[in-house]
Amino acid sequence: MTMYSHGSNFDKEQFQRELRQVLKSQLAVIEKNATTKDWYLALGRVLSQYTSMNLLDTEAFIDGEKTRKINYLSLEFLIGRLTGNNLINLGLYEKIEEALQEMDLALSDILEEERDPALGNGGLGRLAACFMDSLASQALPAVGYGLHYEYGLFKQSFAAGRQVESPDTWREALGYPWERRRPELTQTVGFWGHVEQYSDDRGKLRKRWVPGLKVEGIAWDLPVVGYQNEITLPLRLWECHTGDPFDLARFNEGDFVGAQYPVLEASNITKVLYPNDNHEQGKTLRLMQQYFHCACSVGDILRRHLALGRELKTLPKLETIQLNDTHPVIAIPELMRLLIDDHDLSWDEAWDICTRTFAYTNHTLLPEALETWSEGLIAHLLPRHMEIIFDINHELMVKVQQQWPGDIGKMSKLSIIQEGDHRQVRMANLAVVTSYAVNGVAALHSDLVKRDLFPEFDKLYPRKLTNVTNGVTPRRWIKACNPALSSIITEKLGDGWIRELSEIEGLKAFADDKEFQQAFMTVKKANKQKLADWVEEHHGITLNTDAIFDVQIKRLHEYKRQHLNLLHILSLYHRLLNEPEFDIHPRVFIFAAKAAPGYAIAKDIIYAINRVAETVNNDQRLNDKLKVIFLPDYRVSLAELIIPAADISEQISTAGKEASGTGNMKLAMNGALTIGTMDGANVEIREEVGDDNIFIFGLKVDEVKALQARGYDSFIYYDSDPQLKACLNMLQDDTFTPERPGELISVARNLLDYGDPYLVLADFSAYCDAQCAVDKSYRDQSSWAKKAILNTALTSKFSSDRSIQDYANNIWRLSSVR
Ligand code: AZC
Repeated sequence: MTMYSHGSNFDKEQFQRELRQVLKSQLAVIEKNATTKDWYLALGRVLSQYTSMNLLDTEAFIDGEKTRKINYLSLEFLIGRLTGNNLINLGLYEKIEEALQEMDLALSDILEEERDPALGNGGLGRLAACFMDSLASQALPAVGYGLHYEYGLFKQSFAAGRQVESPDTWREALGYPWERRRPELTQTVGFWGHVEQYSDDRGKLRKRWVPGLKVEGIAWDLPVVGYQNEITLPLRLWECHTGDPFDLARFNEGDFVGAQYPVLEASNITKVLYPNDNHEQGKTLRLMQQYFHCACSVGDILRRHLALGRELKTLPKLETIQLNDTHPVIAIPELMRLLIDDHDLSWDEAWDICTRTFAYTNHTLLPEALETWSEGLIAHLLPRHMEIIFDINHELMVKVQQQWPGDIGKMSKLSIIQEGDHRQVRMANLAVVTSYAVNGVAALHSDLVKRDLFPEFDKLYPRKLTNVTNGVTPRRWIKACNPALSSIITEKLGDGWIRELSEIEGLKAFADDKEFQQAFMTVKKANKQKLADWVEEHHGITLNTDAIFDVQIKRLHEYKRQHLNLLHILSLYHRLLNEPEFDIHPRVFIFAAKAAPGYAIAKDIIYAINRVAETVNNDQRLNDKLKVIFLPDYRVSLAELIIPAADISEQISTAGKEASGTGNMKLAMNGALTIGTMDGANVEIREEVGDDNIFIFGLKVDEVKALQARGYDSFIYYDSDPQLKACLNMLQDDTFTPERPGELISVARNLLDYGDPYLVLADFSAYCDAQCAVDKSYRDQSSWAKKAILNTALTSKFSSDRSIQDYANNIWRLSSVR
C-alpha cells in the first residue's frame, strides 16, 4: 500500500509516466496536441488515484477504531477547486510543479483550468467545506454527506449591468476528475404511497410504509485530504437515479401517462442546487431533495454500523449526526422510522437513540429562512414520517404541559406543528426537541438564539443551547490563496502555524518592526497588483494599486447592506465634485455578489452599483480618486484572488442579522482591516484585534430593537441629513441612467417609501464617519502596516481547527481530539 503524503515517497519519473499514460489512454489525446485543459484533467485523474487509495485506507482504519464518528449532513458543500488545495495538503505541490516544469508545463496555468464545484450558496456551504478540511487535518473520523447536484450554483454575468444567470455544469463534458462513483453503496429511497398495519411472525401489530415510488441514490466520493497526515475523508454526495417507469405504470394500473409524472419529478431531484441563501422557498422538489439526502445518508450510516456487527443501541456511542441547519432535519423521523419499523425497536428505545445521536446547528435568525413545511405535503410525500412527527410532538406537548401547566400560549409557540388554516411543520422545533446539542455560530448569535428565538426551549432543556464560533481553514484561506504572505510568516515563525494557527500570534512581536512592516506591505501590494492585472485582463479596467482596496464580497442581501456601501460611494462622489476642499486617499471599491434569481431588490442593487460604477469610473474630474468595480460570478476561486489583495473588509450588516460571517475572518487573517457593525463574529474579531485595529460603527443589537420598537421612520434621516439626501436624490434623478429614467428608483424607494427594513439610513452617518477614519488612518502607512499585521497575528481564534475542537470537546465529546 502506498500512502501519498508529505510527498516523501513521490517518484517524479513515475508520476510523469502516469500523467502521459492517462492523457493518452483515458483522454485519448496525444501529447503534442494536448491543451492545458487536457493536462488539467490528466493531472486530476492521476492525483485522484493517490487520494482514492488514501480514502479507502482511511476508511478501513476508521472502521477499526472504537471512537465516535462524525457524520456531517449538509445540503451544501461549497468546496471550491480541489487540485491546488489537495496538492498542498498531500505535500506534493512543489514536487509536482517541478515535475511539470520539466515537461514544459506550468502548474499555475493548469490549476486555472479547474471549474469550481459550486455545490453551495454561501457561508453555510463554505463552512461545511472548511469543517471537512479541519476534520481531516486533525485526523478525526468523519464523513461529509451531501448531494451530487448536476448543476451547481448558477453562473452570473452582467448584461448592461443587470445580473444574468446561466447553468453551471461544473463536471463539464468529461466528468470531474476528483470524484469516484461507489456503486456498492447504492441506497433505495421511497416517496409517496401509504402506511399499512400488519401482524409480524410473532403476531405483533406493526406498521410499514409502502412507497408509491422508489428511486436509487448513487454515491460519489470526493476526497477530503488532511494536511500532510495521510488521512483522506470522504465527502459523499448522493445522486438520484429513477428506475424503470414501467414498474410504476403497473403499480398505478390504468393511467399510464399520468403515472410517469412522479418519475419525471423524481428524476429532477439532484438536478439543481436551490439558489437561495438565507431564504426558503417551500417547493415540493426541495423537500424531495432534503428527504432523498437524509434517507441515503442515514441509510449509509446504519449500513456501516451494522456491517461491523455492532448493535443498534450502541449507535449514539459510535456515531453522531450533525445537522447543518434545518435542511437535513427530516433525517430525524427517518431514523425513528428505520429503528421502529425496520428494526423492531420500541418507540422509547428508538427515541433514546435519536436524542443521543443528533445535534443541530442554527445559522440564521431571519424569519424568512426558518423552514416550515406544509403538513399536507409531508403527509402526502412521506406519510409515515408525518405520523412520527405527530408522535414526537405529542410527547413534547406533554412535557410543555408539565413545565407550564395550562399555558396554551406556550404550547402553541413550542409545538412542532404550527396551527392555522394551513398547518405547518416547524423544522427548527423538531431539531431542537430531538437534538442533544443545539449551537449558534458566533457568541452574539448564540445569545440571540437563546434570548429571542428559543427562550422557552432554553428553559425546557437547560444547557442544550450553546455556541461554537465559526472558523475558516488556514490551509485554503492563507497558505493556498496567499503564498507570498505565507512565506514571510514562515520565514519568521516556521511553518507550524499551518497546522496550529495559534502559533501565528508570534507575528505580534514584529508588528512594530519596520522591516517586517515593509515586507508585509510589499506582499499586500503584490497581491493588489495580481488582482489588478486580472481585472485589467478580464474586464479592461485599470486599478491603481496605491489606492485603498475596499472589498465587500458575499451574497447580495438587504441585511448585508451593499446599498449602505453604495450610498457612501455616492457621498464621496458628490463631495469630490462639489466641495473643493474635500480630498480622499484614492479608493477602489470592489464588490462581488450573487443575488438569488427571484430576489428583485437584490438584483436592483447590483444594477445600481454597476450603473454608478460606469459613471464614476469614466468621470475624468475625479482624477482617479474613486473606482468602483463589481466583479461578476463571485465564487471560491475569485475570493481566493480578492481576499489577499484587500485593505478594507466591509462587514456592515444590520446588527443582529448576520449570524456570524466567515468572509470577515478570511479577510482579517489576510491583513485587511474590518469596517463593521457589532454583529456576528465581528464582535469577536474586535475582541481579538482590539479597538485600535478595527473600525466599528453603527447601532448595536439593542439599539436596533429599541429604534424599531419606537417606530422607525427613515424619512427623518433623509430630511435632516443633506449629504444623505443628495445621495438618495442622485438615485432618483437619473444621474446614472440619463437615457433610462427611473431605473434606479427602486433602491431609493426601498429605503424611503418601503420603510428601510434594515435601517440603512439610520447607520449612514456613523458609517461615513468610520470611513473617514479609515481614510485618515491609511495615510500613515507604518501605523496601517502595524494594524494589518496585528489582524493577521490576532485572528487565530477563527481557524476552523479551533471550531472543530470546540465541537469535539463540547458537543461530540470525542475522547481524543488529536
Ligand atoms: C450563513 C449566515 O448567514 C452567516 O452569517 C454564517 O457565517 C454562515 O451561515 C455560516 O454559519 N447562513 C446561511 O447561509 N444560511 C442559510 C439558511 O442559507
